[in-house]
Amino acid sequence: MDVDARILDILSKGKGGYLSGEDIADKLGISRAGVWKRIRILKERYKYPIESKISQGYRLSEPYLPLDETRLISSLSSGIMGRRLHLLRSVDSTNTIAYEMALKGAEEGTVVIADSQDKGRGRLGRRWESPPGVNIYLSLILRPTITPSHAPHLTFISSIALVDTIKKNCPGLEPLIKWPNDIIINHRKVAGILTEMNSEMDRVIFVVIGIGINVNMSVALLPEGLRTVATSLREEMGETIDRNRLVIDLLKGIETSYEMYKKEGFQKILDIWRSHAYLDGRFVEVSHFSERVRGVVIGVDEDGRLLVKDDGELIRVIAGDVSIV
Ligand code: BT5
Repeated sequence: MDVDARILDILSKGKGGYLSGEDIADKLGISRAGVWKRIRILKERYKYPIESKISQGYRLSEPYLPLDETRLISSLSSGIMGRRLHLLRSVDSTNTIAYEMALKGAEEGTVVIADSQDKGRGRLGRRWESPPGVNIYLSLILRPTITPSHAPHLTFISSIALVDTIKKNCPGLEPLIKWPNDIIINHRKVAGILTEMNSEMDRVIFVVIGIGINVNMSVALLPEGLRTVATSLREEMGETIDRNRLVIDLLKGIETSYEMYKKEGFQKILDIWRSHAYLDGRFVEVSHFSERVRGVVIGVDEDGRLLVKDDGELIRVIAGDVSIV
């Protein structure tokens, strides 16, 4: 563990109480000034929720269960997913890093996880809010033998694994999948998936699946406009969730659904996906660049396209953003 990770680890063991700079310095074998300097960087550059009081020392104002590389690697029960696992403190975007690794030949199953992202990305260049210490930002490299038109299948494969993982770790919650890439709990977005691909005309070379899950984040950490439309597992459960366990179960879950896809085909994935669909029966507007479609969602077709019925006409939507009207 580097010094920053050890400081966060010590503070997290303080369970929200203040720890003096002197105690922390003793534990680390560095000077008090050294502790102060690192904490300033953790606070100012990486935005960790560390509070300091002159007479009392430092504390974490948000619950923090660190991601632990040793535990992740030793507990992984998946065969391929996470075989190579890179845990980083702060990055621009795990998808960008994984994509570059894949270009250099990184093998299938390589995973990049970060504790925070400066430039977390959603689709179409949108921003994914990625505060430190509380959530999961994970990218996974896959090298499926499929055509580029089938790449969206991987978002479906990941979504069902994500729903399963949340249900397993948060009993009682009912996560649903909002086509094409959102996970919703109680009508608020808790996770999103960004699937990026590198391909030739007729074959996929690799796909990077980027998954962002709001785990222990308080929605107060989000920009105001998102606070009523986003949520986190802790907001919904009222308790802190172990991010390590979630990552382990998610990688195992993706492996299981990916194997199922390879052996039994996309229809099997769709059957499971449909049982968690959020939009069925809702009146929506789908926008894709300048195009707009309005109507009632009646499901997804055999290729995963959204079926929207407008005045008796059935429209198949390949891509877009859906808002409920
Ligand atoms: C997504 O895009 O939902 C895909 C998000 C993927 C993020 C992961 S994190 C690991 C990997 N590395 C990356 O750089 N990205 C991936 P989209 O459907 O375009 O949704 C983006 C929209 O969601 C934004 O425009 C906001 O409205 C909203 N949003 C942003 N941050 C959010 C958050 N933390 N929680 C909930 N909603 C958020």
